[in-house]
Amino acid sequence: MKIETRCVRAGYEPEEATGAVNVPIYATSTYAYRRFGEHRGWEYSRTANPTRSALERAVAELEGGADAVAFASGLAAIDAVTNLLQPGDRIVASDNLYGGTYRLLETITARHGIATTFVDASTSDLLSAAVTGTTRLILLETPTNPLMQLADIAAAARIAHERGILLVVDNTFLTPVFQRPLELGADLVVHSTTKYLNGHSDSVGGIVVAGTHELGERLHTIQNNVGAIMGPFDAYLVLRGLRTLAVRMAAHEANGRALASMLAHRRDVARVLYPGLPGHPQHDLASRQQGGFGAMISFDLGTLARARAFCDATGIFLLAESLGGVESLVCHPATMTHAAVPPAERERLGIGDGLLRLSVGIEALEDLEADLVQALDAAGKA
Ligand code: P1T
Repeated sequence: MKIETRCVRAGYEPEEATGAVNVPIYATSTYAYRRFGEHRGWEYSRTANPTRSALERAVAELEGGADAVAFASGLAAIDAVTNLLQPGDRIVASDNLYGGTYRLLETITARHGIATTFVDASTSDLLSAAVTGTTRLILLETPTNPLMQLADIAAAARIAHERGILLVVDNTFLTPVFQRPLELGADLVVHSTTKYLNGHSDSVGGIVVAGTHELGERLHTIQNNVGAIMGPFDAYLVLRGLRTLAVRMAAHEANGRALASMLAHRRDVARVLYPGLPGHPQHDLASRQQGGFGAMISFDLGTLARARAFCDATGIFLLAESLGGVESLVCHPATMTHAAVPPAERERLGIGDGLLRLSVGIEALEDLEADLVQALDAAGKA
């Protein structure tokens, strides 16, 4: 079945009793036993809840995984993945990651005795060289947030599996509609469901999809022990969001492509980072590895004053953290999503004071384009 069909149908069959075509919100913390020693398959909602389980089945199916585990946030999902490791193990991660993921690895994960080596994962040789005898896991964002660099997932999978270690891919920016890392050899996929999977900016959540039942079981056990579960109301919202994921991604992408090309033609925009542009250094890899280019665009206005003037001038593009909702957002990574990355490291990576990131929504293209043009004109006067 095509992805459009699977998005609508994944994870749920009409319920036996009523035929309800939607998954009920099981607002229950616990479940009555039939009799002593005999439960009905459900014991306590930290362990499992039918609404959450339906979402887990749906996302596992869309990503081509064996199992999935839904968490209270994307960071809780990534933290659970790090709990697969032992003190003394090491992680190799993309050197450009969502700032919160960087902060998690550098603070909590490091404090648990698991150090991370950050590497430019857009070059497979550098990635391979960073893996040492104690590395147990490679964590990639592709494309990265906010610099839109790609990693070759199949090459990274070969590097990981030659050494018997895990490859984890954060697929938040593209979703299974445009990229399915498990099919390219990854072991685990993580998502902030807060973004495109839910799609309406009205819930915070995360999910890990496991390529094998064994990894899935280990993650369910970690979740049951730690407790960072997604609640049933949020699970319902994400399930509802999934139904329109394919059409939303197509609409996001059509707008994203058009706006990236418009920005690339402006003399006042220094660089436009969007893998769909033929000038992107990894455009070929993006065309090969991805089914679409998505709707995240970063571009540089050169100075903080221009970036500020742009953000103050936009009307439809709201200045806010997050991404992947139907509404268009603009973000200034240096002071917002990536403020936790030390200034020298931001400088080295190219997350300068003039860099802006757009999450292009599904509004009418003409309105979005007019909004950007008038904001660029305002920035030009700053
Ligand atoms: O916010 P949370 O649901 O915990 O997800 C964290 C996360 C994980 N991975 C990626 C690629 C992300 O972009 C995020 C969160 N990102 C933002 C809030 C942002 O504005 O970039």
